[in-house]
Amino acid sequence: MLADLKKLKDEALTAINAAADVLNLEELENRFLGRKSGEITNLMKGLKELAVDAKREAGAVANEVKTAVAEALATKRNELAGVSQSEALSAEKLDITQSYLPPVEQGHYHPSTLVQTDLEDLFLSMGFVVLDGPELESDYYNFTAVNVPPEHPARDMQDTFYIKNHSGWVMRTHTSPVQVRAMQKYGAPLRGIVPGKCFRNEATDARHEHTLYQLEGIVVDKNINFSHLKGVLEAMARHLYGANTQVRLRPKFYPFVEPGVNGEVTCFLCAGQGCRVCKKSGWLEILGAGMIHPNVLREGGIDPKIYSGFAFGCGLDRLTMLKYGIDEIRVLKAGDLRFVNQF
Ligand code: FA5
Repeated sequence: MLADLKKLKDEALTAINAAADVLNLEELENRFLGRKSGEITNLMKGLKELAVDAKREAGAVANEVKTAVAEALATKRNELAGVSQSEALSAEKLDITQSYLPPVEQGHYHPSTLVQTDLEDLFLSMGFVVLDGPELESDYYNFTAVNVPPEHPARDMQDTFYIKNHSGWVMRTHTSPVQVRAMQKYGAPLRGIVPGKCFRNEATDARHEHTLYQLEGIVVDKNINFSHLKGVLEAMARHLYGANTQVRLRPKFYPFVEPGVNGEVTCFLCAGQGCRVCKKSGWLEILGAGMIHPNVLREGGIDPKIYSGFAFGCGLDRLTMLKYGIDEIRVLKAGDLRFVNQF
């Protein structure tokens, strides 16, 4: 058997070496190594007839022959394909240091989100909780509960999106409905802020959007007065814009507060000199605020003879514009990467 194996090996290597093309190689592979009737395979089937020692020796030689023929076939195949053996090996090489995932572009926060989370941190540090409320709101919470009953002319102050065929529902026009929701749920004392989206049916311009963000603040406790409100608003403005920032509060009517004010800060563009953005006034309106009306406290289940409170509602988009010197509100939601990638 050993002599037969050697003869077969020589015959196979000579034939493989002389092969003219890949088809020819395939025939040779079948002829010598074919699983059913390859010549080497057939010879190996005869191993089981041999005595144990002879079987061991012949088995080892048969394996060597089989491997040599298989390698000769692979080398010739590469040669016919015009690839040297070392090239073939390096083509098979795996670079295990290569990163598994393709590089991913790193995302980042939108400027409004940066301002919102910055303020959440500030108010959390002052003992406020962060509250949430529905954007599709009932007419009751959006208006009636905050002292704006049906037919009250103050409803016209905020152009409202009413829901077709669902009277009694609106897209909330401000975050103030969460004042009463929070009082009803948590009672007094209470300190909370409500960042969130609001909607108004209004013509847009450089400072007005139909979809806007507000940040509501509410504090209810015993002996709360107007100077607490002023102190919190100044702390917020100076945290955002620096220690020299001025806050101006002027009387303004809001049905849910008494007294009510609107709050302005020095214009970022002209530093108070007067320009196009602040309409030559030197000030930019950023919020409405005041002492919570007794009717609103009562609606929240809180006794106005024991507790008092203040509330404010800032335009978060306006705060963002002031912080980064953006003079056009509509770019905040336009989805233009040239703008958002600057932050
Ligand atoms: C209100 O929405 C009151 N709920 C605020 C309030 C809360 C008053 C608690 C008293 C007590 P006003 O409509 O003024 O108020 O809006 C508040 C702020 O939201 C404005 O100062 C402005 O900064 C911002 N804002 C209002 N309308 C728009 C708009 N269309 N686009 C962008 N920002 C707006």
